[in-house]
Amino acid sequence: MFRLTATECKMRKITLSRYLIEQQHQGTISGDLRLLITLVSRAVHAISVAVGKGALAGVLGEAGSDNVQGEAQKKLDVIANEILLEANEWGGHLAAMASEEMDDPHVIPNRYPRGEYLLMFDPLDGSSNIDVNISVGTIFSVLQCPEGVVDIDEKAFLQPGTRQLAAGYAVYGAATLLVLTLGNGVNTFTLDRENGNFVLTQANMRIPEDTKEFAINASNIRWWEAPVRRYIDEANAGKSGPRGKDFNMRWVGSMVADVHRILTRGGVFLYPKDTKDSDKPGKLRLMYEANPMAFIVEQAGGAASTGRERIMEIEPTALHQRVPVILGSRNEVERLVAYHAS
Ligand code: P6P
Repeated sequence: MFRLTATECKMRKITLSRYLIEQQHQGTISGDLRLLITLVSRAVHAISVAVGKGALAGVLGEAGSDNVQGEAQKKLDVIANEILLEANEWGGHLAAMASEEMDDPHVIPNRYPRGEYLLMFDPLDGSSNIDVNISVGTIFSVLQCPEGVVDIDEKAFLQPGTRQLAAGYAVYGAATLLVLTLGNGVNTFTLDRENGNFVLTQANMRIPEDTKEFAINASNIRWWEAPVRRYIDEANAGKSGPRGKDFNMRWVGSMVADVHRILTRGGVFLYPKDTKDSDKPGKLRLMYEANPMAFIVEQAGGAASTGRERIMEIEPTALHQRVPVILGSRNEVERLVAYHAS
């Protein structure tokens, strides 16, 4: 297992490139998967520059189009999507890509070599926060393309989260961070804006099993199911209540920002099934939000559930399907699962 103290990380100045080469030498990843992660990191750098310019580059505001979810696209949603497509389609490592911003998968054009991996992403998660300068992010997930598939369509992507080969997210905040798992732990790299390198700054991250902090959009309280309502009421009852301790609440409105806080200091994130819209079993998308975040959280010792089943064991039925999400500190997620079962 890759274990370094923060001091050693700083001293060794391990860049993402060096980390990936070492992982390839250790047999954790292939050369093409190393190329994939490298190209995604370059796209993340380019998105970080675009997000950082904000109004100065005329990239704020609506794009004047809707995505497959029927949500108005922000200019930066479209820009980030284009950056990821252009960064990856020529490399010969991918068979196809799928995105929150595209109805159908983008199959690698015949003019480029085709590879064995499938890349899915939410190019700019939390984009409703861009115009108010709150952290947004990029989430991505990597699968193997099934053998022998020639005419790739969304069915090739419909694999459970346990089949992910890698997953990560970028947070475009005060610093631009790239958080990555290759299935052997979770590491955070910070973008050095002076030279464009991503430098290892938190190695082998672990989520504390207990917490006093929950993240949920409390304005939905009237639509929550009983187990969620019970959990939040007990937390709000504080020291004199059944939990015997006071809780704090945070809700950024950008999943990447909430998940990164939880990865760093613990917590539980809930976007649960609610009765607001019976057609929507949850708000967040399985393939390119819930699954990659679940992979990262589990790799850091946390848990990720719909409340009724492990997110990474869901057999997908549609590329843009939504699922309830409860993830973070293991003991809190297990408590919520127990409440759903009782
Ligand atoms: P609400 C952003 O649109 C997003 O998909 C997640 O990043 C975020 O956690 C959630 O939706 C916020 O949803 O309903 O609070 O605006």
